Parts: sequence; C-alpha cells; structure tokens
Amino acid sequence: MSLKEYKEKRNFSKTAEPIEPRLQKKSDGLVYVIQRHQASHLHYDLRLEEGGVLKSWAVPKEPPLKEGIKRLAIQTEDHPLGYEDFEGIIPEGQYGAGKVEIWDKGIHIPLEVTHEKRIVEIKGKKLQGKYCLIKLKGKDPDDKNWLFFKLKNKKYISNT
Ligand SMILES: [Mn+2]
Repeated sequence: MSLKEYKEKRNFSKTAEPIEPRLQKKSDGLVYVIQRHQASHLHYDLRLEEGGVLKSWAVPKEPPLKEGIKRLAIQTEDHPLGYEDFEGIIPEGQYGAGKVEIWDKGIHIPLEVTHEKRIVEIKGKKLQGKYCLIKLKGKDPDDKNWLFFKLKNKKYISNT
C-alpha cells in the first residue's frame, strides 16, 4: 500500500493530478469512484478506498450496470485519497494523457476482502448493489487481470 508507483509515473510540475493524499477523513463512508478516462484508449478507472489508499482497476469497457455482464478489470497502481475528486486534462506526453471525468461516485461497503477477491456493496448513482472483483489466475503471479461484475442481490445480505 504505497504511492511510490503512482508518484514515479507522474511529473507533478506538468499534471494537475494530486501529489499527496488529502488529509481530512470523509465521514460518510469509504470512497467509491469511477473515472471515465479518454486516454489513448478509452477506459473506466474504478477506485475503492482501502487501507488509506484508492485501490484501482482500469476497466476497458463500460462498467456493468446490471447482472450478467462480466468486465475485465486490470489492476493499476494505488492512487491517493482525494483522487476521487480529480477531473481534468492530463497533458500530452504525460502518463495517462487525456481527459478524466467522474463517471460515477459514492461510497462502498466491503463485504468480503481477500487478496484475490473483493465483494462490495456499491452505493453510487449509476452502480448500485453488490459487486464482485475476482482475480484471474494467470501463469505469471504478477498478472493483474481481474473480472468485475454485479452479483444477484440476494446472494449477499449486508446489515445496512
Ligand atoms: Mn486511467
């Protein structure tokens, strides 16, 4: 859980992305955000607050609004808390150059968290309900491919 990779990839004299995490804790719950990122390839960056950072996955197609759609989600470097508010243009020549817009935002409730799996209840505007992220077993332990999909609501009962 370090922001080393995040910082190494960026030149903060050129990009307006945040360099340090925001200090103030938000009281309303754990961050959930999806940023639509028109980089060289359009993708959707899913970020979930966990352990003081935003765990991040790049989803190459529109995130699933309903059950029955499975999306590839490629894990990317942890992002700082506060990044959920970032919108703007990352300049040409910089890492992730292109337009970033908030596509959906809210909070999430972790229901099951393991190294290779997350089950979370998402409370956004577009995405609502229980979602699963599950790591695909690749040949290389460094593989970063996950699947992201919506669960049938009755499968997990949360106490909220
Ligand atoms: Mn991105």
